[in-house]
Amino acid sequence: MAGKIQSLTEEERAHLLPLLRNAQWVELGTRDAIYKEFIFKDFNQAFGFMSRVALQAEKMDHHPEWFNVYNKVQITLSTHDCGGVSQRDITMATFIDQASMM
Ligand code: H2B
Repeated sequence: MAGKIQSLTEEERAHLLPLLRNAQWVELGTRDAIYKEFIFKDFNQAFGFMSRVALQAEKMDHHPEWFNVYNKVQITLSTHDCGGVSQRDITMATFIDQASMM
């Protein structure tokens, strides 16, 4: 098993979180996690997106918390291992943004 995942350092947070904010990811007020809402044309587009993310989540063994109603998908990312935001969440957020534009 790989070593314990570490939360982002203060320096990494200061660098990465503004970049994520530019891409409409926000920090949750209630716990150390990042959140974004996606709106698609219809359920078919939303579910296609979720399928792409699901396959990647299995590959990375890193799974989103998400909620879908029709064309809306709300996603929260955090890392259980460190109880907060890690590099894995950043990598997943970047993949998710790309998957939403396909
Ligand atoms: N998903 C997320 N978002 N964070 C994790 O820390 C995580 C995960 N850990 N998926 C994985 C699975 C872990 O629970 C298993 C046992 O590897």
